[in-house]
Amino acid sequence: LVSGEEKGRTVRFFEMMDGFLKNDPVSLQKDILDHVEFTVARSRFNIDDFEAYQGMAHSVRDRLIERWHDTQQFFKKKDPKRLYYLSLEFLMGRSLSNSIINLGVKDQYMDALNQLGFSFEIVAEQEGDAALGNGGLARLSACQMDSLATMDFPAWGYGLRYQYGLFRQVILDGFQHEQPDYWLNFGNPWEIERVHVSYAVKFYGTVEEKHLNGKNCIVWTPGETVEAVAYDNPIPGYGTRNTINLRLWAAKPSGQYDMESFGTGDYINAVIDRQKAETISSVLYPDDRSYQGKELRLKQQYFFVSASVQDIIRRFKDSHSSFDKFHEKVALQLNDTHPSLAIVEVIRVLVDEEHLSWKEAWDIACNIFSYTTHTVVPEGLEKIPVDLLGSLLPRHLQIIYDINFSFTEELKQRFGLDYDRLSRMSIVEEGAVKNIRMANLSIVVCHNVNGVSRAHLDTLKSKVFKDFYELWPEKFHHKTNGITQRRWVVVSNPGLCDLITKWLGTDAWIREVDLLLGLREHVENKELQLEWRTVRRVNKIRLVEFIEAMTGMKVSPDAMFDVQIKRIHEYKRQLLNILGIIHRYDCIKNMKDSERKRVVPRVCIIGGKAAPGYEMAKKIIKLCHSVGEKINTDPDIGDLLKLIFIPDYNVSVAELVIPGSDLSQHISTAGHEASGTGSMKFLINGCLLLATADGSRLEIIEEIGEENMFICGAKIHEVAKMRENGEAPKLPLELVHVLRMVRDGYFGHEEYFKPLCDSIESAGDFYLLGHDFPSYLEAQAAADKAFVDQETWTKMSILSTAGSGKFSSDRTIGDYAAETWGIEPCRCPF
Ligand code: B1H
Ligand code: IMP
Repeated sequence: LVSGEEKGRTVRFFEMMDGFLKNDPVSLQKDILDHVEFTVARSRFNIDDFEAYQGMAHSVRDRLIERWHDTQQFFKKKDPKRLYYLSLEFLMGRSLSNSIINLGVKDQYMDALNQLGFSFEIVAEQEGDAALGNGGLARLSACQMDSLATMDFPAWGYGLRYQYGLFRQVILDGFQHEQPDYWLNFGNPWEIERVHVSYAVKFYGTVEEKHLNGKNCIVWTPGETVEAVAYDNPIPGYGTRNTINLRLWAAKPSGQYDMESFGTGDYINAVIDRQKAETISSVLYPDDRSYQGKELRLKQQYFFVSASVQDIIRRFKDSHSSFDKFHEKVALQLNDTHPSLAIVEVIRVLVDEEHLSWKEAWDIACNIFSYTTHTVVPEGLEKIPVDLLGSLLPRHLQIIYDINFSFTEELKQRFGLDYDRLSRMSIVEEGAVKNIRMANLSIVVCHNVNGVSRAHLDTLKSKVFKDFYELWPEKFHHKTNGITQRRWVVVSNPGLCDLITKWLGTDAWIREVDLLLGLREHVENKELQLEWRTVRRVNKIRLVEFIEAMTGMKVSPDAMFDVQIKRIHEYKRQLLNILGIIHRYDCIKNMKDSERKRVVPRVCIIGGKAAPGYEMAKKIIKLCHSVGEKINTDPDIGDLLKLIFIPDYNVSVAELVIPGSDLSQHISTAGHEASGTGSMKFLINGCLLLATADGSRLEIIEEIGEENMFICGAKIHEVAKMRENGEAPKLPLELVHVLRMVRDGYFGHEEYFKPLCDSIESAGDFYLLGHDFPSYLEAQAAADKAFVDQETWTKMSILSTAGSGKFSSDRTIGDYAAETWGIEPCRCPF
């Protein structure tokens, strides 16, 4: 608690700071023009849309920096326990709209731009996406940063500043091609380069035990040293002055004098060689879910972890003279095992450099680390070959062996010489290639292991981490994922945002999302229903225009927009969707005119990227295009059915597509989606879900009610049972017929598509498309029926939004703060 006098001083100080930058439209205009003239260095008398964007972004940046300073200074003064969120991926998307909304200056900026003769929408379109991540896991980190800032938590994110984000998807003749995403080409106004915040990160070399100053010490002499330079990205909270930091590290050649390579006299090649250091932070790995044991990937992991740990310890030491309170001031969150070397690095620094005892370092590590897993199958867990780790990080391998030795001793005490169990649980996997199991390491050290939905926790307990659950049941929990309503409604669906605020009589739901429940009271109100439909119609028209711009196709906004946008994976079953579309097409073709009149017109939209080396996923993309080509040009079909593939799906595309969708599909084979967060974005926007009961959807069903969704497919336990029994269910006739059309070349390329058909008909149908096909078609028929009655549909839509509150990342973060991290809000005074 601060004394009255001290509090007074703080308030006066911040009042002064708040007046530093003025936010009225006239000041903003001057600011934008100043930045165009002096920062962008273009004449203020000749500005195009992109320059207007740059000028505006720099002016917003100034305001972010001001609040960032105030927040960091306040945190420093209060010295609360801080959370550090370590993730190799952050999928931030665009920043402009989000920033001005969270700063509370959107209207002023819109006025300022209008007076300068620009449209805010067009200016905002100039910004590219920051796509430093693959999919759900990466967007989750971004949503959680927004919640941490908004809820005033003293938190920082740490990650890697990739020069190439997730590849751009280009479709040529229906096939996916990958293009590099050099997102920094036109500059990045949202980051602050900190040339003076840098750390040396060591690789390779040798480890020796030495006797120094009367003590035995371990000395690691590196073979290579790379410099990590900090780039800070301010993350503004909504309705608060708090602006937290996302610190991303870039690799630069080390400034250290390098006698050896420069000693040879080959100056030019020595310089070129040093420049190679930068490759560490050059490119994001584009495989979501598969681990490859590549050296560069391991270097990336250690590079960002080492810099972050050094930064965290340096900051702690700035205001503490011993490590006694470290665990009371620091919590480190591991977003999956990708940053799990941080555990080893903390122990190494504390023992080798800070000279704490092993026991002290161990206790600290066990107290500060928590781990969230996103994996559902043991094969998905990350492993690092021992040879690779030993050569790149020799000291870390020693520490891991030490941890494993104590751990296996503990196991023997507890379970006796149960060798099967020991070999399953050991951090070191024996075999032809010896591996380090990063999940086992994380579970052994972390005080808390979280799943990302309730169903996911069940899977962890009963399968993936069964042995560990038996040993330490108290460690295992779940925090169901959530999404931020700021980005996914306020920024991307302003029409719906205003409508919700009008009917709730307050905009407080933007910070307290449970207030959305209040919409239930009005669900029968005809006026609300009409306004709801109108807003959704406007969003659909925006989507129609986007589709035309992207694909040249004109679609009718009267049709039902049926959308599946996400990474392409066999388990997510875009193939089931496409086969369902072929079935629908075939049915329509065989209908009499009188029957056709009753068909609900559909626009089916699919979008998503396939990992570059994932052949089956790439075939699914091609199939989608081939089927689309056939259907969309068939004069028999007309507006009754269209199939559109939206290329280069990313966060900005999602912001546009989601508000304009009527129905969205989330149809993973039950038991394969750890959580799923896409469904939550559709839900809060009033789009109905057609879904399997998997991951977080089980909880969505509880909140919304089965009657407001279209559920299909085998349940998780049924899938498990079918697999156990090795049942290969007989394929339904409709599916056999549809597959025959593909095999017979109805859509061309029959050889290329053969493996897709085989995966269902002759390779055991692992993802159970055959089993789920009939119930999938029934759910689709139920959706058609509901859509005909627009009043019923609208009510279901309103109830979807009303019941979506649980799936806000504010709830997730609140739970983590209270149950896992033990942190408290620390609100910077206005
Ligand atoms: C999820 C990943 C993932 N699970 C490895 N696992 C990666 C694994 O680059 N890699 O090596 C990248 C990503 N991502 C997803 O996480 C789950 O599949 C979703 O179900 C879940 O909603 C999401 C967030 O928890
Ligand atoms: P760090 O956490 O010590 O790295 O501090 C983060 C940033 O906050 C620093 O780079 C400073 O810019 C800012 N900061 C922290 N404390 C103060 C302060 O007392 N005065 C001014 N800036 C500060």
